[in-house]
Amino acid sequence: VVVDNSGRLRVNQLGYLPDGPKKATVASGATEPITWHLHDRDGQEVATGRSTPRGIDESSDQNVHTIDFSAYDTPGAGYTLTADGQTSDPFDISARLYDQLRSDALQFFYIQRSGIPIEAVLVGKAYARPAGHLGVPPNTGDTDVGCVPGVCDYRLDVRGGWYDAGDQGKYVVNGGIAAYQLLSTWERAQHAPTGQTAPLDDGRLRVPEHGDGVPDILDEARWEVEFLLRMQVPEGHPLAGMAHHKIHDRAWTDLPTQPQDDSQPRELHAPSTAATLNLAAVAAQAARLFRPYDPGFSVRCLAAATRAWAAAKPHPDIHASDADANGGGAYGDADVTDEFYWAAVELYLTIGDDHLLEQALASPVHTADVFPASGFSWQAVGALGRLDLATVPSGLPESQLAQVRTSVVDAADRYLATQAGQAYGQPLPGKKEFYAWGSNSSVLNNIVVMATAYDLTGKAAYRDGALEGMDYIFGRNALNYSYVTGYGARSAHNQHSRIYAHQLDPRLPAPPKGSVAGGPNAALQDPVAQQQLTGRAPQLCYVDDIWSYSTNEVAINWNSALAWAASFAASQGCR
Ligand code: 9MR
Repeated sequence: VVVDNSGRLRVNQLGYLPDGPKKATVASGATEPITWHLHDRDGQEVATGRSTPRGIDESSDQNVHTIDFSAYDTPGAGYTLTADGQTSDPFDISARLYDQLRSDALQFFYIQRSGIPIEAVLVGKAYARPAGHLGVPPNTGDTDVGCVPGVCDYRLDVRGGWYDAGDQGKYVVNGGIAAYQLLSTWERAQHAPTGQTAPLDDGRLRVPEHGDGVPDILDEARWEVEFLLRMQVPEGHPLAGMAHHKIHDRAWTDLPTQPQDDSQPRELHAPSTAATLNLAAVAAQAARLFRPYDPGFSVRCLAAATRAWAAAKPHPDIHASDADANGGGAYGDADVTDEFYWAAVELYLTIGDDHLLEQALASPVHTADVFPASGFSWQAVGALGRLDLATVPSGLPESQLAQVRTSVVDAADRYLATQAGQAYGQPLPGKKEFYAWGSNSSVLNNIVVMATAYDLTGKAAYRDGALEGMDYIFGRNALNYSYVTGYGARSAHNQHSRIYAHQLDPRLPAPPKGSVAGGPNAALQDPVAQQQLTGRAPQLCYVDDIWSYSTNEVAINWNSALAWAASFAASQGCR
Protein backbone atom coordinates (compact mmCIF):
# COMPACT_ATOMS: atom_id res chain seq x y z
CA VAL A 1 0.00 0.00 0.00
CA VAL A 2 1.48 3.31 -1.02
CA VAL A 3 0.30 5.88 1.46
CA ASP A 4 -0.03 9.46 0.34
CA ASN A 5 1.27 11.50 3.23
CA SER A 6 2.33 14.43 1.10
CA GLY A 7 -0.21 16.83 2.63
CA ARG A 8 1.59 19.84 4.07
CA LEU A 9 -1.08 20.90 6.57
CA ARG A 10 -0.72 18.60 9.56
CA VAL A 11 -3.27 18.13 12.32
CA ASN A 12 -4.05 15.64 15.03
CA GLN A 13 -5.92 13.25 12.76
CA LEU A 14 -8.18 12.17 15.61
CA GLY A 15 -8.99 15.73 16.50
CA TYR A 16 -9.06 17.90 19.57
CA LEU A 17 -10.85 18.15 22.90
CA PRO A 18 -13.41 20.99 22.90
CA ASP A 19 -11.69 22.80 25.77
CA GLY A 20 -8.19 21.73 24.86
CA PRO A 21 -5.46 23.36 22.79
CA LYS A 22 -5.98 23.14 19.01
CA LYS A 23 -2.88 23.61 16.94
CA ALA A 24 -1.79 22.59 13.47
CA THR A 25 1.41 22.99 11.50
CA VAL A 26 1.75 23.81 7.82
CA ALA A 27 4.94 23.39 5.83
CA SER A 28 5.06 26.34 3.46
CA GLY A 29 7.58 28.41 1.59
CA ALA A 30 5.92 31.57 2.83
CA THR A 31 7.82 33.74 5.28
CA GLU A 32 4.91 36.06 6.15
CA PRO A 33 1.80 34.96 8.12
CA ILE A 34 -0.76 33.15 5.99
CA THR A 35 -4.53 33.01 6.39
CA TRP A 36 -6.13 29.80 7.59
CA HIS A 37 -9.78 28.77 7.54
CA LEU A 38 -11.62 26.23 9.66
CA HIS A 39 -14.62 24.55 7.99
CA ASP A 40 -17.28 22.35 9.48
CA ARG A 41 -18.38 19.14 7.79
CA ASP A 42 -20.83 21.05 5.56
CA GLY A 43 -18.01 23.21 4.26
CA GLN A 44 -19.18 26.22 6.24
CA GLU A 45 -16.35 28.43 7.45
CA VAL A 46 -16.53 28.63 11.23
CA ALA A 47 -13.24 30.34 12.08
CA THR A 48 -10.32 32.02 10.40
CA GLY A 49 -7.05 33.58 11.42
CA ARG A 50 -3.40 34.13 10.57
CA SER A 51 -0.54 31.68 11.03
CA THR A 52 2.66 32.24 12.97
CA PRO A 53 5.76 31.79 10.79
CA ARG A 54 8.30 29.60 12.61
CA GLY A 55 11.15 29.49 10.12
CA ILE A 56 13.14 26.31 9.56
CA ASP A 57 12.21 23.61 12.03
CA GLU A 58 15.29 21.78 13.27
CA SER A 59 13.74 18.34 13.66
CA SER A 60 12.29 18.26 10.13
CA ASP A 61 14.33 20.81 8.20
CA GLN A 62 11.04 22.26 6.91
CA ASN A 63 9.98 25.90 6.76
CA VAL A 64 6.83 25.86 8.82
CA HIS A 65 4.02 27.93 10.28
CA THR A 66 1.85 27.11 13.26
CA ILE A 67 -1.90 27.61 13.36
CA ASP A 68 -3.74 28.08 16.63
CA PHE A 69 -7.51 27.68 16.58
CA SER A 70 -7.90 26.83 20.26
CA ALA A 71 -10.61 29.47 20.69
CA TYR A 72 -13.03 27.46 18.56
CA ASP A 73 -14.71 24.90 20.81
CA THR A 74 -17.90 23.61 19.18
CA PRO A 75 -17.98 19.81 19.17
CA GLY A 76 -18.52 18.14 15.83
CA ALA A 77 -17.11 15.68 13.32
CA GLY A 78 -15.47 16.22 9.96
CA TYR A 79 -13.82 19.60 10.46
CA THR A 80 -11.06 20.58 8.04
CA LEU A 81 -8.44 23.32 8.05
CA THR A 82 -7.22 24.99 4.91
CA ALA A 83 -4.15 27.19 4.41
CA ASP A 84 -1.62 27.83 1.68
CA GLY A 85 -3.68 25.85 -0.85
CA GLN A 86 -3.66 22.77 1.41
CA THR A 87 -6.57 21.03 3.10
CA SER A 88 -5.99 18.99 6.26
CA ASP A 89 -7.40 15.59 7.01
CA PRO A 90 -10.88 15.75 8.52
CA PHE A 91 -10.90 15.66 12.33
CA ASP A 92 -13.32 15.80 15.23
CA ILE A 93 -13.73 18.21 18.08
CA SER A 94 -15.01 15.92 20.78
CA ALA A 95 -14.82 15.25 24.48
CA ARG A 96 -14.84 11.52 23.70
CA LEU A 97 -11.81 11.68 21.46
CA TYR A 98 -9.59 9.40 23.53
CA ASP A 99 -12.17 7.10 25.12
CA GLN A 100 -11.66 4.22 22.68
CA LEU A 101 -7.89 4.62 22.72
CA ARG A 102 -7.86 4.30 26.51
CA SER A 103 -9.23 0.81 26.02
CA ASP A 104 -7.41 -0.16 22.80
CA ALA A 105 -3.96 0.83 24.07
CA LEU A 106 -4.51 -1.66 26.90
CA GLN A 107 -6.00 -4.33 24.64
CA PHE A 108 -2.58 -4.62 23.02
CA PHE A 109 -1.28 -6.29 26.20
CA TYR A 110 -3.80 -9.08 26.18
CA ILE A 111 -2.93 -9.89 22.57
CA GLN A 112 0.78 -9.93 23.49
CA ARG A 113 0.19 -12.45 26.29
CA SER A 114 2.28 -15.58 26.39
CA GLY A 115 1.13 -18.90 27.82
CA ILE A 116 -2.61 -18.46 27.36
CA PRO A 117 -4.88 -18.86 24.35
CA ILE A 118 -5.96 -15.54 22.86
CA GLU A 119 -9.72 -15.73 22.56
CA ALA A 120 -11.72 -14.71 19.49
CA VAL A 121 -14.69 -13.68 21.65
CA LEU A 122 -12.51 -11.00 23.20
CA VAL A 123 -10.44 -9.78 20.29
CA GLY A 124 -11.97 -11.16 17.09
CA LYS A 125 -10.96 -14.14 14.95
CA ALA A 126 -7.97 -12.43 13.36
CA TYR A 127 -6.08 -12.22 16.65
CA ALA A 128 -7.16 -15.51 18.20
CA ARG A 129 -4.36 -18.04 18.59
CA PRO A 130 -3.40 -21.02 20.76
CA ALA A 131 -1.28 -20.47 23.85
CA GLY A 132 2.37 -19.83 23.06
CA HIS A 133 5.39 -21.31 24.80
CA LEU A 134 3.62 -23.85 26.96
CA GLY A 135 5.73 -26.67 25.54
CA VAL A 136 3.24 -28.03 22.98
CA PRO A 137 5.35 -29.23 20.01
CA PRO A 138 6.95 -27.78 18.00
CA ASN A 139 7.05 -25.16 20.75
CA THR A 140 9.78 -25.74 23.28
CA GLY A 141 7.96 -23.81 25.95
CA ASP A 142 8.72 -21.63 28.95
CA THR A 143 7.46 -24.11 31.53
CA ASP A 144 10.76 -25.85 32.18
CA VAL A 145 13.62 -23.62 31.16
CA GLY A 146 17.32 -23.97 31.85
CA CYS A 147 20.00 -21.33 31.59
CA VAL A 148 22.47 -20.51 28.88
CA PRO A 149 25.52 -22.73 29.47
CA GLY A 150 27.36 -22.17 32.72
CA VAL A 151 24.86 -19.83 34.34
CA CYS A 152 22.65 -22.07 36.48
CA ASP A 153 22.04 -25.70 37.25
CA TYR A 154 18.31 -25.54 37.90
CA ARG A 155 15.26 -25.14 35.69
CA LEU A 156 12.38 -22.73 36.16
CA ASP A 157 8.77 -22.44 35.10
CA VAL A 158 8.66 -18.95 33.65
CA ARG A 159 5.45 -19.24 31.67
CA GLY A 160 3.18 -16.29 31.09
CA GLY A 161 3.91 -12.60 30.85
CA TRP A 162 3.80 -10.53 27.69
CA TYR A 163 5.98 -10.93 24.64
CA ASP A 164 8.29 -7.97 24.66
CA ALA A 165 7.75 -6.54 21.22
CA GLY A 166 8.07 -7.85 17.67
CA ASP A 167 10.17 -10.66 19.10
CA GLN A 168 8.95 -13.19 21.63
CA GLY A 169 11.57 -12.66 24.28
CA LYS A 170 10.52 -11.75 27.81
CA TYR A 171 12.75 -9.26 29.58
CA VAL A 172 12.39 -8.25 33.21
CA VAL A 173 13.54 -4.66 32.83
CA ASN A 174 11.16 -3.50 30.16
CA GLY A 175 8.46 -5.86 31.36
CA GLY A 176 8.96 -4.10 34.68
CA ILE A 177 8.41 -0.56 33.43
CA ALA A 178 5.49 -1.69 31.26
CA ALA A 179 3.72 -3.41 34.17
CA TYR A 180 4.51 -0.36 36.32
CA GLN A 181 2.88 1.98 33.81
CA LEU A 182 -0.30 -0.09 33.73
CA LEU A 183 -0.40 -0.20 37.52
CA SER A 184 0.35 3.51 37.56
CA THR A 185 -2.48 4.21 35.12
CA TRP A 186 -4.79 2.72 37.72
CA GLU A 187 -3.05 4.43 40.61
CA ARG A 188 -3.37 7.82 38.90
CA ALA A 189 -7.01 7.15 38.14
CA GLN A 190 -7.52 6.59 41.87
CA HIS A 191 -5.64 9.58 43.23
CA ALA A 192 -5.68 12.38 40.64
CA PRO A 193 -8.41 15.02 40.98
CA THR A 194 -9.56 14.27 37.41
CA GLY A 195 -8.84 10.53 37.60
CA GLN A 196 -11.49 8.12 36.38
CA THR A 197 -11.39 4.54 37.61
CA ALA A 198 -14.67 3.31 36.11
CA PRO A 199 -13.40 2.83 32.52
CA LEU A 200 -10.56 0.61 33.80
CA ASP A 201 -12.64 -1.35 36.28
CA ASP A 202 -13.84 -4.92 36.29
CA GLY A 203 -15.87 -5.75 33.20
CA ARG A 204 -14.76 -2.70 31.24
CA LEU A 205 -11.77 -4.01 29.28
CA ARG A 206 -11.58 -7.05 27.03
CA VAL A 207 -9.70 -9.50 29.25
CA PRO A 208 -10.60 -13.09 30.15
CA GLU A 209 -10.69 -12.23 33.88
CA HIS A 210 -13.96 -10.34 33.47
CA GLY A 211 -16.21 -10.53 36.48
CA ASP A 212 -13.56 -11.55 39.00
CA GLY A 213 -14.17 -8.42 41.06
CA VAL A 214 -10.71 -7.05 40.26
CA PRO A 215 -10.26 -3.99 38.01
CA ASP A 216 -9.48 -5.27 34.52
CA ILE A 217 -6.38 -3.12 34.21
CA LEU A 218 -4.99 -4.77 37.35
CA ASP A 219 -5.79 -8.19 35.92
CA GLU A 220 -3.80 -7.31 32.81
CA ALA A 221 -0.85 -6.02 34.82
CA ARG A 222 -0.96 -9.13 37.02
CA TRP A 223 -0.34 -11.33 33.99
CA GLU A 224 3.10 -9.73 33.77
CA VAL A 225 3.73 -9.45 37.51
CA GLU A 226 3.20 -13.21 37.90
CA PHE A 227 5.83 -13.74 35.23
CA LEU A 228 8.25 -11.36 36.96
CA LEU A 229 7.85 -13.33 40.19
CA ARG A 230 8.67 -16.56 38.36
CA MET A 231 11.99 -15.09 37.21
CA GLN A 232 13.30 -14.97 40.78
CA VAL A 233 16.18 -17.30 41.66
CA PRO A 234 14.93 -20.00 44.07
CA GLU A 235 16.27 -20.49 47.58
CA GLY A 236 19.28 -22.72 47.99
CA HIS A 237 21.13 -21.32 44.98
CA PRO A 238 23.79 -18.69 44.71
CA LEU A 239 22.06 -15.36 44.00
CA ALA A 240 18.79 -16.61 45.55
CA GLY A 241 16.21 -13.81 45.46
CA MET A 242 17.71 -12.06 42.45
CA ALA A 243 15.86 -12.06 39.14
CA HIS A 244 17.03 -13.47 35.87
CA HIS A 245 17.47 -10.65 33.39
CA LYS A 246 15.60 -12.31 30.54
CA ILE A 247 14.43 -15.43 28.77
CA HIS A 248 14.33 -15.76 25.01
CA ASP A 249 15.09 -17.90 22.00
CA ARG A 250 18.61 -19.17 21.48
CA ALA A 251 18.69 -17.57 18.03
CA TRP A 252 16.52 -14.94 16.38
CA THR A 253 13.45 -16.49 14.80
CA ASP A 254 12.11 -15.68 11.34
CA LEU A 255 9.40 -13.21 10.48
CA PRO A 256 6.64 -14.23 10.67
CA THR A 257 6.60 -16.78 13.52
CA GLN A 258 3.50 -17.32 15.61
CA PRO A 259 4.40 -17.95 19.26
CA GLN A 260 2.91 -21.45 19.22
CA ASP A 261 5.11 -22.36 16.21
CA ASP A 262 8.41 -21.22 17.70
CA SER A 263 10.71 -24.25 17.79
CA GLN A 264 13.86 -22.53 19.02
CA PRO A 265 15.15 -23.60 22.44
CA ARG A 266 14.36 -21.02 25.14
CA GLU A 267 17.02 -20.03 27.64
CA LEU A 268 17.25 -18.11 30.86
CA HIS A 269 20.03 -15.54 31.01
CA ALA A 270 22.00 -14.61 34.11
CA PRO A 271 20.40 -12.69 36.97
CA SER A 272 21.12 -8.97 37.08
CA THR A 273 20.85 -6.25 39.68
CA ALA A 274 18.68 -4.16 37.36
CA ALA A 275 16.17 -6.98 36.85
CA THR A 276 16.13 -7.73 40.59
CA LEU A 277 15.33 -4.12 41.47
CA ASN A 278 12.67 -3.92 38.77
CA LEU A 279 11.06 -6.94 40.36
CA ALA A 280 11.33 -5.34 43.80
CA ALA A 281 9.77 -2.07 42.62
CA VAL A 282 6.91 -3.49 40.58
CA ALA A 283 6.04 -6.27 43.03
CA ALA A 284 5.97 -3.70 45.85
CA GLN A 285 3.66 -1.47 43.83
CA ALA A 286 1.43 -4.44 42.93
CA ALA A 287 1.29 -5.41 46.61
CA ARG A 288 -0.34 -2.12 47.60
CA LEU A 289 -2.74 -2.02 44.64
CA PHE A 290 -3.92 -5.60 45.04
CA ARG A 291 -4.36 -5.32 48.81
CA PRO A 292 -8.13 -4.58 48.61
CA TYR A 293 -8.79 -7.18 45.90
CA ASP A 294 -6.60 -10.17 46.60
CA PRO A 295 -4.81 -10.01 49.95
CA GLY A 296 -3.09 -13.35 49.33
CA PHE A 297 -1.55 -12.15 46.09
CA SER A 298 -0.63 -8.87 47.73
CA VAL A 299 1.29 -10.70 50.46
CA ARG A 300 3.03 -12.87 47.87
CA CYS A 301 4.08 -9.79 45.90
CA LEU A 302 5.44 -8.04 48.95
CA ALA A 303 7.38 -11.12 50.03
CA ALA A 304 8.97 -11.37 46.56
CA ALA A 305 9.74 -7.65 46.57
CA THR A 306 11.44 -7.73 49.96
CA ARG A 307 13.40 -10.81 48.98
CA ALA A 308 14.55 -9.15 45.77
CA TRP A 309 15.51 -5.98 47.63
CA ALA A 310 17.51 -7.96 50.18
CA ALA A 311 19.25 -9.90 47.40
CA ALA A 312 20.18 -6.80 45.41
CA LYS A 313 21.88 -5.11 48.37
CA PRO A 314 24.90 -7.44 48.54
CA HIS A 315 24.99 -7.66 44.71
CA PRO A 316 24.85 -4.04 43.60
CA ASP A 317 26.69 -4.39 40.32
CA ILE A 318 25.80 -7.54 38.42
CA HIS A 319 25.08 -6.04 35.04
CA ALA A 320 23.59 -7.57 31.93
CA SER A 321 25.98 -7.23 29.03
CA ASP A 322 25.21 -5.17 25.95
CA ALA A 323 26.88 -7.91 23.97
CA ASP A 324 24.29 -10.51 24.97
CA ALA A 325 22.04 -9.80 22.01
CA ASN A 326 21.72 -13.00 20.04
CA GLY A 327 18.16 -14.27 19.79
CA GLY A 328 16.91 -11.42 21.96
CA GLY A 329 17.60 -7.84 22.98
CA ALA A 330 20.41 -7.04 25.42
CA TYR A 331 18.72 -4.45 27.64
CA GLY A 332 22.09 -3.72 29.21
CA ASP A 333 22.35 -1.12 31.94
CA ALA A 334 25.56 -0.36 33.81
CA ASP A 335 24.11 2.24 36.19
CA VAL A 336 21.54 0.93 38.61
CA THR A 337 21.54 3.72 41.17
CA ASP A 338 18.19 4.80 39.68
CA GLU A 339 16.81 1.25 40.01
CA PHE A 340 17.86 1.20 43.70
CA TYR A 341 16.07 4.50 44.24
CA TRP A 342 12.90 3.41 42.44
CA ALA A 343 12.72 0.13 44.39
CA ALA A 344 13.31 1.89 47.73
CA VAL A 345 10.52 4.36 46.96
CA GLU A 346 7.99 1.70 45.91
CA LEU A 347 8.78 -0.42 48.97
CA TYR A 348 8.44 2.64 51.18
CA LEU A 349 5.12 3.66 49.64
CA THR A 350 3.76 0.17 50.26
CA ILE A 351 5.18 -0.60 53.70
CA GLY A 352 5.61 2.91 55.11
CA ASP A 353 8.83 1.94 56.82
CA ASP A 354 11.06 4.91 57.78
CA HIS A 355 14.25 3.00 57.17
CA LEU A 356 13.26 2.53 53.52
CA LEU A 357 12.43 6.20 53.24
CA GLU A 358 15.83 7.10 54.63
CA GLN A 359 17.47 4.93 52.01
CA ALA A 360 15.47 6.56 49.24
CA LEU A 361 16.23 10.06 50.50
CA ALA A 362 19.93 9.24 50.94
CA SER A 363 20.23 8.10 47.32
CA PRO A 364 22.04 10.57 45.05
CA VAL A 365 19.18 9.98 42.62
CA HIS A 366 16.74 11.66 45.00
CA THR A 367 18.29 15.04 44.31
CA ALA A 368 19.55 14.33 40.80
CA ASP A 369 17.72 15.43 37.67
CA VAL A 370 15.76 12.29 36.86
CA PHE A 371 13.82 13.96 34.05
CA PRO A 372 16.12 14.10 31.04
CA ALA A 373 14.97 15.85 27.85
CA SER A 374 14.90 12.42 26.21
CA GLY A 375 12.42 11.16 28.80
CA PHE A 376 12.54 8.36 31.32
CA SER A 377 12.80 4.84 29.96
CA TRP A 378 13.41 1.18 30.80
CA GLN A 379 17.02 2.20 31.42
CA ALA A 380 16.38 5.45 33.31
CA VAL A 381 13.79 4.76 36.00
CA GLY A 382 14.62 7.34 38.67
CA ALA A 383 11.63 9.36 37.45
CA LEU A 384 9.26 6.53 38.34
CA GLY A 385 10.28 6.77 41.97
CA ARG A 386 10.05 10.56 41.94
CA LEU A 387 6.63 10.64 40.28
CA ASP A 388 5.22 8.12 42.74
CA LEU A 389 6.69 9.87 45.75
CA ALA A 390 4.99 13.01 44.47
CA THR A 391 1.56 11.47 43.88
CA VAL A 392 0.97 8.35 45.97
CA PRO A 393 -0.32 9.18 49.46
CA SER A 394 2.35 8.45 52.07
CA GLY A 395 3.82 9.61 55.34
CA LEU A 396 6.48 11.67 53.58
CA PRO A 397 6.97 14.82 55.68
CA GLU A 398 5.31 17.92 54.21
CA SER A 399 8.55 19.79 53.45
CA GLN A 400 10.06 16.77 51.67
CA LEU A 401 6.85 16.24 49.75
CA ALA A 402 6.87 19.86 48.62
CA GLN A 403 10.43 19.47 47.29
CA VAL A 404 9.59 16.29 45.45
CA ARG A 405 6.54 17.87 43.86
CA THR A 406 8.52 20.93 42.89
CA SER A 407 11.02 18.75 41.07
CA VAL A 408 8.21 17.23 39.00
CA VAL A 409 6.71 20.62 38.21
CA ASP A 410 10.13 22.03 37.30
CA ALA A 411 10.67 19.15 34.91
CA ALA A 412 7.25 19.77 33.37
CA ASP A 413 8.22 23.43 32.92
CA ARG A 414 11.29 22.33 30.99
CA TYR A 415 9.21 20.03 28.78
CA LEU A 416 6.78 22.89 28.16
CA ALA A 417 9.68 25.13 27.17
CA THR A 418 11.02 22.46 24.82
CA GLN A 419 7.57 22.04 23.32
CA ALA A 420 7.15 25.77 22.79
CA GLY A 421 10.33 25.67 20.71
CA GLN A 422 9.01 22.92 18.43
CA ALA A 423 6.76 23.94 15.56
CA TYR A 424 5.20 20.46 15.61
CA GLY A 425 4.53 20.70 19.33
CA GLN A 426 6.40 17.58 20.45
CA PRO A 427 7.93 17.82 23.93
CA LEU A 428 11.26 16.64 22.55
CA PRO A 429 14.16 18.85 21.40
CA GLY A 430 14.79 19.08 17.66
CA LYS A 431 18.35 17.77 17.63
CA LYS A 432 19.17 14.47 16.01
CA GLU A 433 20.29 12.75 19.23
CA PHE A 434 16.74 12.94 20.63
CA TYR A 435 15.31 10.93 17.76
CA ALA A 436 16.62 7.61 19.05
CA TRP A 437 15.20 4.08 19.10
CA GLY A 438 11.67 4.39 20.52
CA SER A 439 11.50 8.20 20.28
CA ASN A 440 7.71 8.10 20.45
CA SER A 441 8.04 6.70 23.95
CA SER A 442 10.23 9.69 24.86
CA VAL A 443 7.41 11.97 23.70
CA LEU A 444 4.78 9.93 25.56
CA ASN A 445 6.77 9.70 28.78
CA ASN A 446 7.35 13.45 28.76
CA ILE A 447 3.59 13.80 28.35
CA VAL A 448 3.22 11.66 31.49
CA VAL A 449 5.36 14.14 33.44
CA MET A 450 3.41 17.17 32.20
CA ALA A 451 0.14 15.40 32.98
CA THR A 452 1.39 14.63 36.49
CA ALA A 453 2.30 18.29 36.98
CA TYR A 454 -1.29 19.10 36.02
CA ASP A 455 -2.59 16.57 38.53
CA LEU A 456 -0.42 18.19 41.22
CA THR A 457 -1.12 21.84 40.45
CA GLY A 458 -4.35 22.00 38.45
CA LYS A 459 -2.64 24.50 36.15
CA ALA A 460 -4.03 24.43 32.62
CA ALA A 461 -0.63 24.95 30.97
CA TYR A 462 0.47 21.42 31.94
CA ARG A 463 -2.76 19.86 30.76
CA ASP A 464 -2.45 21.74 27.48
CA GLY A 465 1.16 20.63 27.11
CA ALA A 466 0.22 16.99 27.61
CA LEU A 467 -2.66 17.20 25.16
CA GLU A 468 -0.63 19.06 22.55
CA GLY A 469 2.03 16.37 22.85
CA MET A 470 -0.60 13.82 21.81
CA ASP A 471 -1.18 15.76 18.58
CA TYR A 472 2.34 14.89 17.43
CA ILE A 473 1.74 11.16 17.94
CA PHE A 474 -1.53 11.30 15.99
CA GLY A 475 -0.40 13.13 12.88
CA ARG A 476 0.70 16.66 13.63
CA ASN A 477 4.22 15.76 12.64
CA ALA A 478 6.53 16.20 9.69
CA LEU A 479 5.43 12.91 8.13
CA ASN A 480 1.73 13.72 8.43
CA TYR A 481 1.36 10.27 9.91
CA SER A 482 -0.37 8.80 12.93
CA TYR A 483 1.96 6.39 14.73
CA VAL A 484 -0.90 4.42 16.28
CA THR A 485 -2.51 1.64 14.25
CA GLY A 486 -6.14 2.29 13.39
CA TYR A 487 -6.14 5.88 14.66
CA GLY A 488 -6.21 8.68 12.11
CA ALA A 489 -6.55 8.93 8.35
CA ARG A 490 -3.08 7.46 7.72
CA SER A 491 -1.67 5.37 10.49
CA ALA A 492 1.22 2.96 10.98
CA HIS A 493 0.08 -0.56 10.22
CA ASN A 494 3.17 -2.52 9.19
CA GLN A 495 4.98 -2.49 12.51
CA HIS A 496 7.76 -4.99 13.07
CA SER A 497 6.18 -8.06 14.64
CA ARG A 498 6.40 -11.79 14.17
CA ILE A 499 2.71 -12.08 15.02
CA TYR A 500 1.09 -9.13 13.19
CA ALA A 501 3.00 -9.72 9.97
CA HIS A 502 0.24 -8.99 7.46
CA GLN A 503 2.69 -7.07 5.28
CA LEU A 504 4.41 -10.40 4.58
CA ASP A 505 1.35 -12.63 4.51
CA PRO A 506 -2.12 -11.15 4.06
CA ARG A 507 -3.63 -14.04 6.03
CA LEU A 508 -1.92 -12.71 9.14
CA PRO A 509 -3.34 -9.82 11.15
CA ALA A 510 -2.14 -6.22 11.11
CA PRO A 511 -1.00 -4.85 14.46
CA PRO A 512 -4.09 -4.42 16.62
CA LYS A 513 -5.83 -1.07 16.77
CA GLY A 514 -4.01 1.01 19.37
CA SER A 515 -0.42 -0.21 18.76
CA VAL A 516 2.18 2.56 18.77
CA ALA A 517 5.28 2.36 16.58
CA GLY A 518 8.72 3.12 18.06
CA GLY A 519 8.94 6.18 15.81
CA PRO A 520 11.66 8.23 14.13
CA ASN A 521 15.18 7.00 14.87
CA ALA A 522 17.90 9.10 13.28
CA ALA A 523 20.57 6.56 14.21
CA LEU A 524 19.31 4.35 11.33
CA GLN A 525 19.88 1.02 13.10
CA ASP A 526 18.41 -1.40 10.60
CA PRO A 527 19.11 -2.10 6.92
CA VAL A 528 15.80 -0.70 5.64
CA ALA A 529 16.28 2.53 7.53
CA GLN A 530 19.83 2.78 6.21
CA GLN A 531 18.67 2.20 2.68
CA GLN A 532 15.62 4.47 2.69
CA LEU A 533 16.25 7.17 5.27
CA THR A 534 19.89 8.14 4.94
CA GLY A 535 20.39 11.90 4.85
CA ARG A 536 16.96 12.73 6.21
CA ALA A 537 16.17 15.18 8.99
CA PRO A 538 15.59 13.43 12.36
CA GLN A 539 11.79 13.58 12.39
CA LEU A 540 11.69 12.02 8.92
CA CYS A 541 13.70 8.95 9.95
CA TYR A 542 10.75 6.60 10.10
CA VAL A 543 9.32 4.11 7.66
CA ASP A 544 6.17 2.03 8.02
CA ASP A 545 7.85 -1.18 6.92
CA ILE A 546 7.88 -4.42 8.88
CA TRP A 547 11.61 -4.84 8.34
CA SER A 548 12.49 -1.50 9.92
CA TYR A 549 12.72 -2.77 13.47
CA SER A 550 14.65 0.29 14.65
CA THR A 551 11.88 2.74 13.66
CA ASN A 552 8.74 0.68 13.43
CA GLU A 553 8.57 -1.98 16.10
CA VAL A 554 5.82 -2.42 18.66
CA ALA A 555 6.88 -2.84 22.29
CA ILE A 556 5.11 -3.29 25.60
CA ASN A 557 7.07 -0.47 27.24
CA TRP A 558 5.99 1.93 24.49
CA ASN A 559 2.36 0.88 24.52
CA SER A 560 2.31 1.23 28.29
CA ALA A 561 3.34 4.88 27.88
CA LEU A 562 0.57 5.28 25.31
CA ALA A 563 -1.92 3.62 27.66
CA TRP A 564 -1.04 5.98 30.52
CA ALA A 565 -1.20 9.06 28.29
CA ALA A 566 -4.43 7.92 26.62
CA SER A 567 -6.04 7.33 29.98
CA PHE A 568 -5.04 10.81 31.06
CA ALA A 569 -6.26 12.41 27.83
CA ALA A 570 -9.57 10.54 28.00
CA SER A 571 -10.05 11.74 31.57
CA GLN A 572 -9.70 15.32 30.34
CA GLY A 573 -12.55 14.95 27.87
CA CYS A 574 -15.32 14.63 30.42
CA ARG A 575 -13.97 15.93 33.69
O1 9MR B 1 13.86 -0.27 23.37
C1 9MR B 1 15.19 -0.72 23.19
C2 9MR B 1 16.06 0.46 22.82
O2 9MR B 1 16.11 1.37 23.89
C3 9MR B 1 17.45 -0.01 22.44
O3 9MR B 1 18.18 1.08 21.94
C4 9MR B 1 17.36 -1.11 21.39
C5 9MR B 1 18.71 -1.66 20.95
O4 9MR B 1 19.33 -2.33 21.99
O5 9MR B 1 16.57 -2.17 21.88
C6 9MR B 1 15.24 -1.79 22.13
O6 9MR B 1 14.54 -2.88 22.59
C7 9MR B 1 14.31 -3.94 21.68
C8 9MR B 1 14.94 -5.19 22.29
O7 9MR B 1 16.33 -5.05 22.31
C9 9MR B 1 14.52 -6.45 21.58
N1 9MR B 1 13.11 -6.54 21.44
C10 9MR B 1 12.52 -5.39 20.76
C11 9MR B 1 12.81 -4.11 21.52
C12 9MR B 1 12.14 -2.92 20.88
O8 9MR B 1 12.69 -2.60 19.65
